[in-house]
Order: sequence, then C-alpha cells, then structure tokens
Amino acid sequence: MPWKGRKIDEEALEELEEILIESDFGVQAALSLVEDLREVARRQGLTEMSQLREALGDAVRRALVVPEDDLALASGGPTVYLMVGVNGVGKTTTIGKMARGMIESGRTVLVAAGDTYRAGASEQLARWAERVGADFVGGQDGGDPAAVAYDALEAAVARGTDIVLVDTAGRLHTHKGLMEELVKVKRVIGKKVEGAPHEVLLVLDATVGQNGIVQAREFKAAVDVSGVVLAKMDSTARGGVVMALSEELGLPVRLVGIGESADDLAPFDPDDFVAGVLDSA
Ligand SMILES: Nc1nc2c(ncn2[C@@H]2O[C@H](COP(=O)(O)OP(=O)(O)OP(=O)(O)O)[C@@H](O)[C@H]2O)c(=O)[nH]1
Ligand SMILES: [Mg+2]
Repeated sequence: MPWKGRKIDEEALEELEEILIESDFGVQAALSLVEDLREVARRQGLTEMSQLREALGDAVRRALVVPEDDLALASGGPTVYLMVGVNGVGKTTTIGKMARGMIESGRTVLVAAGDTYRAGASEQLARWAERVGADFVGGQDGGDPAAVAYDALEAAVARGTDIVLVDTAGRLHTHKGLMEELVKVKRVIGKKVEGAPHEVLLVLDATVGQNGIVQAREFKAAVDVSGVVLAKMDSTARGGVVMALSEELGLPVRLVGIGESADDLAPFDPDDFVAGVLDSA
C-alpha cells in the first residue's frame, strides 16, 4: 500500500487488512493487527497512514513467538531431533542442510533414514550424509521406521555422537494410521534416550500459505511439535504464515530454507520478517 499521503480512514485500514490476508497472515491475525492499529490511531490522534507503519512493525514483533534459547542441545547423551511434515515439503533436504551446519560448528552428526516408504528416500538421505560428512543409519525398504530410529540411537550412543537427525516419511496430517505411526516413532526414541526427542521440528512449505496452519495444528496434536522450519522461502514472498503459527499455535519458526543446496538454510530473523512485512504492506 502506498502509505505516503494516505489519510487514516476505513478504506485505507481495510486495504491494509486485505494485504495482510493475501500475505497469508490468516484472517484472525490480520483483523487483530488492524484493530490494534485503529486503536493506536484513535489514542494518539494520528491522521496519516505513514504514522502507523512503526506501530504495525511493533505489533507484528509483539505477536511473534521468539524463543529465548537456541535449539535444544542435551548434555551427556545424543541430542535427537525428529523431523516431520507432509510429503515433499523439504524434510530430507533440511536434514542435510542442518547436518552441514552442525558439522561445520564442530559437532558429530548421525542421520537416520526413518522414511522406509518412498522408494529412493533412504538413498537420498545417504547421499546427503556422504556430502556433508554425517554418519548414516538406514533400514530395509518397507521396514519399521521406529526400528530404524532405535538402531540409529543405539549407534549414536555407542559412538558418542552429538546429534541425531531422524528423517520420517512424508504423511498427510489427515491420515490417522500414519500419524499414529509417527507417535510410535517418537515413543521409541523417548524410551531409548531419556528426554528425547529434544526437538520435534515440523517442516512446512512456505508456498502453501494458510494450509500450513492446518498441518501444524494436526502435527502438534499428534507429536507435540516444538518448532517449525519454513522451507522454500526463496520461492515465495508470502511469509505471513509465521504470524498465524505464532498467534494460533504458539509455535516459533526456527529456520528458513532458502534454496536447494547445503548452505541454503538460515535462522529465522524476526527483524527481517518485520521489515519484509512492512515492505510488502
Ligand atoms: N527452492 C527450494 N527448494 C527446496 C527447499 N527445500 C527443499 N527443496 C526441494 O523440495 C523438493 C523436496 O524436498 P525433500 O527434502 O525431498 O522433501 P521431503 O519432505 O523429504 O519429501 P518426502 O520425503 O517425499 O515427503 C526437492 O526438490 C528439494 O530440493 C528450499 O528451501 N528451497
Ligand atoms: Mg524425505
């Protein structure tokens, strides 16, 4: 919206609301943000839309869930991250990228091919492991993913590995049987290593917009997701789903995927996000 020279009136506020909804903020988050701004304008007697820009930035910043701590790291045993999400969102690729970053910062990493369904899934992860220098544990095609996770943790404990990243098959959040299987994988991990998994990271495809919220709701209910990786941010300008995840589910976005290669993963930066919102709004 051309903020400059616009008077604050219903038409301008509604236009802003539309823009936020189109950027995947979700109707609820967009309405409550604009309501906040209306209140600010009334209280401070503002008349120009440009005077509301800063207030919008502040309101977005306030609504974002920004964790104080980095991703969990256990002491005295392997740290385990379980990666979940629907088909094709970028789980396996994200594991490769995460492993690369962790290895570069001096940690040992083992990746576990808990996707025993899709043909080639295990090989895909094995290739990533080789490329970035991670250990790899796989299972038989069609085998039990919980058994792969178990074997991987056993190997990690025996070798003193720092971090285990467990890949899982893509599954629709609506598929009850497959969601139950995920619960089982998580339970087995917890039995093998106390306190594990230390993070359950839901990978979302940033281009799917509001459908990401539906996925997040279901995965959170099943396996208590602790954070989100927003993959494919390089393919969309619409990151508003971050707000809806915060407002509705209290879920922080931890990392963003910005391409297909090993270095294309970045920490989520709230200030960049706010700047992006203001530029697009
Ligand atoms: N542009 C872009 N492409 C990505 C990103 N992350 C993953 N991809 C691509 O998305 C496609 C699917 O990635 P995978 O990592 O195989 O996704 P997955 O969730 O493991 O898929 P399934 O195991 O089949 O459920 C691949 O072509 C990746 O290269 C990203 O951040 N940006
Ligand atoms: Mg995969």
